[in-house]
Parts: sequence; C-alpha cells; structure tokens
Amino acid sequence: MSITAVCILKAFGPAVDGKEQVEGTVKFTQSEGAGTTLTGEIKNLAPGQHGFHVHEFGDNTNGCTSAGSHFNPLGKTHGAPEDEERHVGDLGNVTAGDDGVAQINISDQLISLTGPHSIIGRTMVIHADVDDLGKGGHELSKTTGNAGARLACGVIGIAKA
Ligand SMILES: *[C@@H]1O[C@H](CO)[C@@H](O)[C@H](O)[C@H]1NC(C)=O
Ligand SMILES: *[C@@H]1O[C@H](CO)[C@@H](O)[C@H](O)[C@H]1NC(C)=O
Ligand SMILES: [Cu+2]
Ligand SMILES: [Zn+2]
Repeated sequence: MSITAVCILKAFGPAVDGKEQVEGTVKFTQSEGAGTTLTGEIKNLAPGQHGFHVHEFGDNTNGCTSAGSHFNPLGKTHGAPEDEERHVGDLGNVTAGDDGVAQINISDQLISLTGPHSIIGRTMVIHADVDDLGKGGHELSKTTGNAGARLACGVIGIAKA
C-alpha cells in the first residue's frame, strides 16, 4: 500500500514584462513505513537553484504569502534536508536548466502524507533565489534560507491512487 498526493504550483498576480509565469506539478508517493518521493517538474524559472519548501498553511487567500512559514511542527531551525536540525518542510533547492525547467526527483525521510505531521493540506512553494540551507550568514538564513520571493505555490491534495 502506498499513499499518493499531488500539487499544482501556480503564480499569483500579474506576469512581469509579459514573461511566462512559473508553474509546475509535483507528485508525492509514500510507501508504508518509508519516506516520501517527490517527482515532477517546474518550468519558466531562471536557470539555477531555487529554494523549495512545504509551508505551514494550505491557505492561498493572499497568494503564496498566506501559506505562512516553513512547516515546522518540531520547533527546529532552518536547515538542509539531510540535517538533523531542519524544518520538516525543508527540501533544499531544485535546479533549473538553461531551458528554465527544473526536474524534480527527491526522496525525503521526514516528509509524510499521513499522521500528525502530514503535509496534506499545506502549501508547496518555489522561490526566486537559492536556499542557503541555513549557512549563508544572512539574518534570514536560519528561518528561510534567504530564498527570496515566492514565485509560485499550490496546496498539496490527496491524489487518486
Ligand atoms: C540547495 O539545496 C540543494 C539540495 O538540498 C543542495 O544540494 C545545494 O547545495 C543547496 N545550495 C546551496 C547554495 O546551499
Ligand atoms: C528518481 O531517481 C531514482 C534513483 O535516484 C530513479 O531510480 C528513478 O527512476 C528516478 N525517477 C524519475 C521519475 O526520474
Ligand atoms: Cu519556502
Ligand atoms: Zn525551513
């Protein structure tokens, strides 16, 4: 038995300079007693690394802003996915190629689609800048990785198996 979820990321607000808006699809699969795998792609990004997180609320009333902070049910500091000290929502960066497309294939041990720390009903966010994984020395490094603006986001929903 595995559980699956899906998230459609979209940009809120008007396109800037007639550019294509950032958009993407991420699928989540969790096998019993195991971690969760995320696959999919996000397009129309600037080439390079972009912070990628699960944020606390599945609320897009005020676009991606109302999704709140990184999902952090254990009260930890921001970090890298492989760190002991990290938010549950910390998934590091995804990397867009010269074509602006980031292919996603991430396996994570902390992300769960079930139980008290489930990410279902929360929001996935893709950022304008690189997440420094808490090590950049900026005043925001320890909370957000200083990943900058929220380019696109979407609420994580239960998928048809
Ligand atoms: C961004 O996150 C990825 C995935 O965790 C990591 O491999 C990369 O080193 C990070 N980039 C920086 C600048 O820390
Ligand atoms: C994701 O990566 C794993 C191992 O690194 C590989 O077996 C799998 O085929 C990849 N999946 C996709 C959709 O690229
Ligand atoms: Cu974020
Ligand atoms: Zn974080």
